[in-house]
Amino acid sequence: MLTNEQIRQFDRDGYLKGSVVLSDEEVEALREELQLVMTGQSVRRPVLSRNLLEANDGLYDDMKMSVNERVVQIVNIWMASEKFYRHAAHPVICEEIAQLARTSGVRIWHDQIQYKPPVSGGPTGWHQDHPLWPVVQPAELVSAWVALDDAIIDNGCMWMVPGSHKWGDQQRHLAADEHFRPVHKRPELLPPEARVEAVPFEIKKGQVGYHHCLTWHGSPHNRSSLDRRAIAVHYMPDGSRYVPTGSHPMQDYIGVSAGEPLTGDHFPLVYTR
Ligand SMILES: O=C(O)CCC(=O)C(=O)O
Repeated sequence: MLTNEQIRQFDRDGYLKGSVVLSDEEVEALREELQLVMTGQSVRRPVLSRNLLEANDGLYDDMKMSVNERVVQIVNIWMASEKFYRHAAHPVICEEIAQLARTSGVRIWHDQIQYKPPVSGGPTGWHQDHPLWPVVQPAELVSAWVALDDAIIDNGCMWMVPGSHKWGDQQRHLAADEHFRPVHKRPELLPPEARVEAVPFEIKKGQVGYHHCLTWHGSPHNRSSLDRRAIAVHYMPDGSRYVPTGSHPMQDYIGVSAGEPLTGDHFPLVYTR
């Protein structure tokens, strides 16, 4: 359960470090499951498993990358693994998401592994989540990002731009400079008080970090000798609606009509108050 002060902090910054929610044993069990799914040894399959750097979503147009770089992205590992489903339904995380999203019901929109392997781990470009998910409205989703290794500056932890969730949809103007600092290509479109300055969001193994779906975030290369594994679950308030627009890997799993609340077996309700 978050304090009022923590909720105020999230509202101000657009992100928040939570507590350690997984024991070392629980982290180890998820790492083993990840290995099974990543190597195709699980009985059930996730929605997607790919090198994120090969995705054609415009996040990497400004970045120079070598051909060996990889970010292993797995979408909806919860569909392939009961342990990851139980993680997505974690009572502390789901209750805190309900607090941050001001909702009495929480559904899974989808989850996402991002694994940056040692040395060859690539960057995750600066972005806002919601502009990549216009099929879910309104933009009130909150994500819970749990580290399966200590995520530190050296191995490519996420960076956040404080307050950026209040600056609207700026997705198409975001880029990175050569030091992976965020750059806005049309700064005149930002509110006068906007400061485009990123801060590292280091998260300990088993700890949860929350971010709003409009917060600017990204993570640089992992050139260290350390793994950087993490599971993010992107949650939507129950009652969020389906708007058929754009393209998204989860679109094939949506069975409701345009304008209806997004429900169904692939978007389970994991918390009600
Ligand atoms: O794991 C990362 O570095 C990026 C994850 C991300 O973009 C997200 O959880 O929304």
